[in-house]
Amino acid sequence: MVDVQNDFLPGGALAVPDGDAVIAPINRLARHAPHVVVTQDWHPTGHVSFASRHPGKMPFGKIALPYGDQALWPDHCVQGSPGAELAPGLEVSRAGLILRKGTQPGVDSYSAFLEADRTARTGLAAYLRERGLTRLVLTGLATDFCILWTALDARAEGFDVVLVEDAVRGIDADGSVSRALETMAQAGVERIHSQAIDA
Ligand code: VGL
Ligand code: ZN
Repeated sequence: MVDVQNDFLPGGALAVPDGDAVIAPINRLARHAPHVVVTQDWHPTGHVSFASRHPGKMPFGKIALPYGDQALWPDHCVQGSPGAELAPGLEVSRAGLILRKGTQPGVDSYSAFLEADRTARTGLAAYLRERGLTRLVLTGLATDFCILWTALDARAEGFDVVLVEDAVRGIDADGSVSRALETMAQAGVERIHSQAIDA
């Protein structure tokens, strides 16, 4: 369950269109999952990905950082804020791990495996391997950012990855969702409908 947090739901600081539609299929899938991992975007105040940190810059623009281009966002998922909380309807009671990412002031992390500097590791790959888990069923927000990067890094780590198409939604800036789906398909990410699991 990737980043199903208030700020990414309708009315939130970085609302994903129709974002709350993922909650029902996710909850149904979670009942069948042998193990549940939840991620939470968890930024300090003044995080480098916030446009407000960069004078003259607007949300949805970008800046160059030492590790590459960084997209700029409205302030979102600030540690301890209501917007950073998991969606109230999300059924997380079976989760074995709640992984917080994007916690370094100067480094973003869309991926649940590897931060945007492509060097700092979250520990998730080792966690999954130590538990003998080989196949990830990806759900949550947003298809074109945190889902995309998490899926690609999972493939690079050798995991099988299944994207549940009705349990994800995207931000979709300039066609980024269709590009993300294409990129994931090329990386060997399988795509299914939740009914295929939740039969
Ligand atoms: C996300 C933009 C900024 C996401 C997180 O969860 O997809 N997108 N931070
Ligand atoms: Zn973020």
